[in-house]
Amino acid sequence: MSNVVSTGPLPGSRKAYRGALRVPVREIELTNGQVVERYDTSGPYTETDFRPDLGNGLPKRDRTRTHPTQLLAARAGEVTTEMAYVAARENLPAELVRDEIAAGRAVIPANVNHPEAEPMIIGKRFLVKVNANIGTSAVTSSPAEEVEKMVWATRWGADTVMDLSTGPRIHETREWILRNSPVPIGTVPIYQALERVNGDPTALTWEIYRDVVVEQCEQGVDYMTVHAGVRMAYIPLTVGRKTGIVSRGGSILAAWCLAHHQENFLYTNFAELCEVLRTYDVTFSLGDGLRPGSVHDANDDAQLAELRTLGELTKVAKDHGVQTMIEGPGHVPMDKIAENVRLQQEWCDDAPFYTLGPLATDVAPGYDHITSAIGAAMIAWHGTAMLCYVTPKEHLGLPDRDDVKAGVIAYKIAAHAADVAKGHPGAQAHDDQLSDARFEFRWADQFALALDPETAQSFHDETLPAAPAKTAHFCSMCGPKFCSMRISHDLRAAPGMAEKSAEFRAAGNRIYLPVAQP
Ligand code: IRN
Ligand code: FE2
Repeated sequence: MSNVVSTGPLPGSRKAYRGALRVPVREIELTNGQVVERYDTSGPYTETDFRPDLGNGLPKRDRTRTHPTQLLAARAGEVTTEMAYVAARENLPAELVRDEIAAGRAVIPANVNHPEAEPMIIGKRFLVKVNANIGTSAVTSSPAEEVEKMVWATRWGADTVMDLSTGPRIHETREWILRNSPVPIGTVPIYQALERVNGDPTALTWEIYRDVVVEQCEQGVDYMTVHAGVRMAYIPLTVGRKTGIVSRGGSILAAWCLAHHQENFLYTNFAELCEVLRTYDVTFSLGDGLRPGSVHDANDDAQLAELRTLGELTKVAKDHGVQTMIEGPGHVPMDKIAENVRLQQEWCDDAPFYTLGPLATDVAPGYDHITSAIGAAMIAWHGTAMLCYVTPKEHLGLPDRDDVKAGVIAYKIAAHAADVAKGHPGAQAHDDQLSDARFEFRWADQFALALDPETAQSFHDETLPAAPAKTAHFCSMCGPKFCSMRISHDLRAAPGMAEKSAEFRAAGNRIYLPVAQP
């Protein structure tokens, strides 16, 4: 394969590492001398002189452990290296990390066999995380392209990546991604199990599935989607739906249950599956195989029956010491979003919620990164811990590199908007820095602080490419005479302005005085 992936710092930024644990940060040096820091998921790829060696993979960190899983260590009162690392990364106390993990409210997906990854935490007390799905299908893409998509997704801020490869070369693609990934990698093992039986779901067996899981655990997969909540009795509940079963994994297991008239083998063998995952400290992502695929089907009996079962399985997993998060919908209108989080938290013992969007409306194919970022921002604000991105190609085709970036940026917006609304320490500082740069016409700083500096700068360049325009007190939207920010500066500078302002504030800050008091 070619060794070409995207490298080098983002515009206006440089990579740095903090403390003995070498926690990665992105430093942005502003033109006013201020240096600000950002949470950084891009791994060594954004170092100035990093030369990737894709054949050998990234440097490996020490993964010695005293307990099988982070959950068991936390319960024993231990702050592991990974806990200390994520605490430093999020500027929060290590004891908070330990307590949240011990209670099952947060997870650190870190397979002992994935020493290339930088530890990260998923839980509602922490920054809202974003997952990017990549992967080959039978008809398009190669392992090399998927490694580049992984590097590209993390460059723009993806916190985890899921390899949803189907088709040939599944093992090889995953190996390349794992060895080169600075972030945790998730998979859906039922996809590879289906390849083993040549695409015939009725030919699946528990033994085939278990072998695939062990293979992926050995390789270093950090978390796995397991559709164990698709119980046979719930399948008839989907009959009255507009869009039936839209989950790939859900439909495979439903087909198996109906063909054999037997309970889902993931449900009946769940305890044994827990034992396997615990051995490697792989985290469960309990799949939403019956999620709604249209706003019409949102919060229906099938979806909620499955969610109750996921709650029951969460307890089993935790009894085995296995870290667990819960997957959620899908397509949900805005008025039904809060209820999704409330029920999930109540029924699943506050396990971290990880949702796919949800799309707040079904009417915009081609723009589903937007329809879903609306739902994602709302659901994250209500307490969802991780958001699975949706790209503009959703419902239409396999995303390419540009779609991956559009999806990640849309979801970074949703996640950050939720962090601000939740009052996560330090979140609003980013907005304040950008607003200061904007108000002070520090254009270069505005670009560097943007979630997507390249697009911000290129839009400005379209009309005002010359260097002096990068300090000018206006842009081409309003021109020099109509710039409200410039006028505001003039107002502030007007004689007597400070005194007038103080007088106004002392009088109660009211412009329109009430006509009569009720
Ligand atoms: C996330 C929340 N709900 C579903 N997801 C993601 O959808 C999951 O993490 C995985 O990436 C993908 C699984 O899709 P199916 O097999 O359920 O369609
Ligand atoms: Fe959909």
